Amino acid sequence: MQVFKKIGVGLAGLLASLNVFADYSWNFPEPVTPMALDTLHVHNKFMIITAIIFFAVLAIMIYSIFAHRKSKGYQAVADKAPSTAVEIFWTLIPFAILLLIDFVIMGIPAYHSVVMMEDTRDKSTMVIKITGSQWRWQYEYLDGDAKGVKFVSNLTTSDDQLHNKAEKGENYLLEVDNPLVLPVGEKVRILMTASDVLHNWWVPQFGSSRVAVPGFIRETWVQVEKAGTYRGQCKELCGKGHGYMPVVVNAVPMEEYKVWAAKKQEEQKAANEIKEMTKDDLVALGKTVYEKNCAVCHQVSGAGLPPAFPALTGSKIALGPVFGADGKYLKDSHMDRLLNGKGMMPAWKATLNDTEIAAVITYERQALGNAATVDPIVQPAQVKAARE
Ligand code: HEC
Ligand SMILES: [Cu+2]
Repeated sequence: MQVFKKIGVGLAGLLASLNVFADYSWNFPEPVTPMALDTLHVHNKFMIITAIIFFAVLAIMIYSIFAHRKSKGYQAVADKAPSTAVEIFWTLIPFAILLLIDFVIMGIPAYHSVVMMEDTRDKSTMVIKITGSQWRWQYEYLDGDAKGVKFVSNLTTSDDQLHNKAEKGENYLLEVDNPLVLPVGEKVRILMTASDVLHNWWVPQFGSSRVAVPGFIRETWVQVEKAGTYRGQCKELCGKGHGYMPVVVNAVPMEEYKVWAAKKQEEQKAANEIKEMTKDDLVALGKTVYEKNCAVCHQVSGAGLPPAFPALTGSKIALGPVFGADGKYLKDSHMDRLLNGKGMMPAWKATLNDTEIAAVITYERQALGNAATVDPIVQPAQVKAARE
């Protein structure tokens, strides 16, 4: 009885939870690349084949059980085949059938899909580099109209939404400040790598997913056939912020892409210009840079999450001297940590520009409860010099 009660409670629980599936869709999301379409076809074909085999075997089984039941006078036969020849025969036939299905009927389309995924040489018209790092994606256009454009794509879902203090938005955890922009119809070769741990750039509607491995460049490609905004996620468990590094891709017509590329190149040129800045400007810019890039680990307040992530408020390194008497930055100084990282602290020299690094250092020295007196501010020109 106890057991039945438990099963009953379990079933009731299951039924009660069904409304969770209210807008659950059972099929794949609409494929928008040739690769996604091809893999979807493979999936459908295989589903049909396995369903046919399943029902055929089940039907024969049910028939045999029913037709040869005891009440009709059937007797169990000795567990011996009529002859060795028959035994070999009825083993080989199913074996041959499965061989045919696996290697030919299923094998050929599967082989086609896999080759297609790996084939990055054929006719790609542009190359982009995607770098995964804890916990954001960085995109770099290596050629074509947007050559040289490089930016970081950060989650924009607010902290209040994460902590249930605000209504969750429509694209909760699937929204970023700078989406990747791709022209519709172009075959784009993707070089993928990571700066710290394994990540995986995954957009379900593209049908491509590839693990980004630190120290290795791996390849994949996409060719988006339909304009639109596509969303995905990092698909490799990559630490505390794994759920906070979504992928957003805007696929736009070529003309629109060209306009975007030109604008982005201009913006980037302006942002990379080295100019003398006031303390207030540095602190204001530093605050945005900090909250976007650093607060996940060091927290918005600068209190950190010791012992894993040190506090910056009152930190010897955050407050200590940055430059030596010769004007060069000191080892283990604030500049050293920012440019080169250490352990779990990422290196930022490839991600942030001179102005952003100068601003975030100044922000940490003059805000978050700190007020450094030696080297109170750092100028973009000093960061530029420090890189050399
Ligand atoms: C992935 C988590 C992570 C992110 C993101 C991160 N840090 Fe760190 N940071 C660390 C860790 C861990 C250390 C301690 C490194 C060590 O000494 O081993 C550290 C150390 C530091 C230190 C030295 C503090 C001390 O007392 O040791 C500074 C300064 C610093 N980070 C600034 C930044 C800035 C600025 C950013 C954003 C641009 C940033 N960090 C982003 C993890 C992070
Ligand atoms: Cu990741």
